[in-house]
Amino acid sequence: MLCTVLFVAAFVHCGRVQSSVAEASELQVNHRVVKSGLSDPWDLAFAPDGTMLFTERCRGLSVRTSDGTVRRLFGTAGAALEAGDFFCQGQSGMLGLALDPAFSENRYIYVYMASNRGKAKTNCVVRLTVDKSYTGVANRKDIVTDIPFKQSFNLWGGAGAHSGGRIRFSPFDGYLYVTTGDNHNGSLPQDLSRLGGKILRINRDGKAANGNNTPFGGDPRIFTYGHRNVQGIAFRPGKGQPFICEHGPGHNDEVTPLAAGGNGGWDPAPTKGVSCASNYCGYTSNKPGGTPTPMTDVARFPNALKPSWNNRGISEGMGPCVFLEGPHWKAWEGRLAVGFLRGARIELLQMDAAGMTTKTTTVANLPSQRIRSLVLGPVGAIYVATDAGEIWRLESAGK
Ligand SMILES: [Ca+2]
Repeated sequence: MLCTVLFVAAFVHCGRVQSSVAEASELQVNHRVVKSGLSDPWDLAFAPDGTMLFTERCRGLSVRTSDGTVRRLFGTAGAALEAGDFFCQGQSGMLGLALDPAFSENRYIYVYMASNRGKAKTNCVVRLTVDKSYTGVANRKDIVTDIPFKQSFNLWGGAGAHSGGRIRFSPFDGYLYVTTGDNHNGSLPQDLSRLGGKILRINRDGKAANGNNTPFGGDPRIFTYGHRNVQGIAFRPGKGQPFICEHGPGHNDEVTPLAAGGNGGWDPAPTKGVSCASNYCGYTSNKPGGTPTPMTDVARFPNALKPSWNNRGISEGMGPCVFLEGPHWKAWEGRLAVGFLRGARIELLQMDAAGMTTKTTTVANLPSQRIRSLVLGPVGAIYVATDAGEIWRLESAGK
């Protein structure tokens, strides 16, 4: 029976690899550098009037107005509103950025950032308002203050690792989705009392959304759990189902459609008889004599959320993702664009009606840079932030 279960697990795991074949043709794009010389730009957002806002991990939030002027709005010294509790460390700092669906009326901006305001360092979701001329922000309200932060070095890396950090409003249900990370802490992803290794779903005040279906006794802000370090989330056009893009541990990255209350199947805690450095089996095995801990452990969690795609047995540092929307994308409309850090490329995933990936292709002729953020901007162009400090605009140039 054990062999059967393991065989099924292996088949499911490998089946996704075999079922998604690379296409011969690639998407041709016109590539333009909109901004360069930034310091670790992490995320982007566009206001309805076309104004671009962006975060830099160790500086904070800035705006680039339509005449090209850049102003620092929120963060370290020199910003219009300084945040004395903001800091950057390891992979953490000021990360995700989102604008309220009713931004034109309420002027709400949200950022995901590291804070040392409390006794322990945390990751927070902070809401601000920006004035109509984008000269300053005010009315700071920390709507989530208890997202775990890796406090100190362990045998898998330094403080501030695996913070997740993407925030996006669903255009379908209007709620804010927050992706968090496991902090190299084995017990976090399956612990329903803490917010690490989760997808949160909240309203604009930080309260739990309706219909999260959190398992009994869990924090009601939790929408799904059992995740590793999610830095991408996107909503499928037409259906609105959220898909996450999850940074893997060396043997896999995963794209997964979500359902309320679901378990992503990542559990890096040591099981009985297993010893892992710093009690984190994220890079080794959580089973005696077993293979590396799977991103979706269907042997232990048979009802785990089923991945749409995985990365052929390797990890290339999957980061952001966004669905292509608009007829100008032609044959590529509706595909999920996924960015890679170490892989330094953008891949497009074509899915069937159930959200399972059937084909992949690569965006052609881009500079080889680590892809940190992907958003749809004005007229449906893709805007990209890279770890080389650039923001790109990509438009379809082919059929
Ligand atoms: Ca998973």
